[in-house]
Amino acid sequence: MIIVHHLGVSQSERIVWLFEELGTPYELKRYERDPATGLAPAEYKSLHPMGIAPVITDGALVLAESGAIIEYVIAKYGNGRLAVSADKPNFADYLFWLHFANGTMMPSQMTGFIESLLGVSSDHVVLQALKARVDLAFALIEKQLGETPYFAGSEFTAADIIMGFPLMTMRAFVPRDLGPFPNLRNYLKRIGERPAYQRAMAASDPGMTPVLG
Ligand SMILES: N[C@@H](CCC(=O)N[C@@H](CS)C(=O)NCC(=O)O)C(=O)O
Repeated sequence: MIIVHHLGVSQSERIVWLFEELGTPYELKRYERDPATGLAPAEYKSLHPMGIAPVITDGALVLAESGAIIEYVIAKYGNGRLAVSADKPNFADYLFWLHFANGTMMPSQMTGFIESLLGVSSDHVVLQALKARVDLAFALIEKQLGETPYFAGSEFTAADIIMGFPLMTMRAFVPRDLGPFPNLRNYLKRIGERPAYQRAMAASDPGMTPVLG
């Protein structure tokens, strides 16, 4: 049985959601963050040399990193579901959003988050440019969701799952007014109605209200 090691209110919610969408059996193991530091507890840190969430174990395999876990699970247990194959016209869109989530969106949100955690602000041109990437990202997301109902086209895919964290839970840490983004608001309403998303969030972080609005 695959074990999804979920750290409270973290990117590992993606993997719980993935398993709920696929209907593949899994065991969920929850860990609370260290109340003093907000970081993963020692038990979580011992799972993988990086000590960050998500981590799954599948027999002897210990795998970290959201994108790697998502691709691994889909390839091994998905039977073609939630992915877009290379022969489809929207293959490149699927790849783009699958990688954009952690390659660009999360790092640019993290820049502002770290700045607020440290209580510093700077008009340094590089910092400002990094933070401006979030504005560009939201504009790009709004455009995409005005053209297609899901990130990779007409069907819900793993690109929607990996994009979910920066668009929803991450906004609890880095607030963002969604007023100017009606396509995104409409999309998040539909995501929030998905039974698999609701089951995943209820199991992952029962005390938390999903950040949909
Ligand atoms: N790119 C990594 C990021 C992992 C990451 O930063 N996880 C955070 C939670 S969202 C974490 O484990 N923080 C606790 C810690 O660093 O101890 C992934 O997607 O797997």
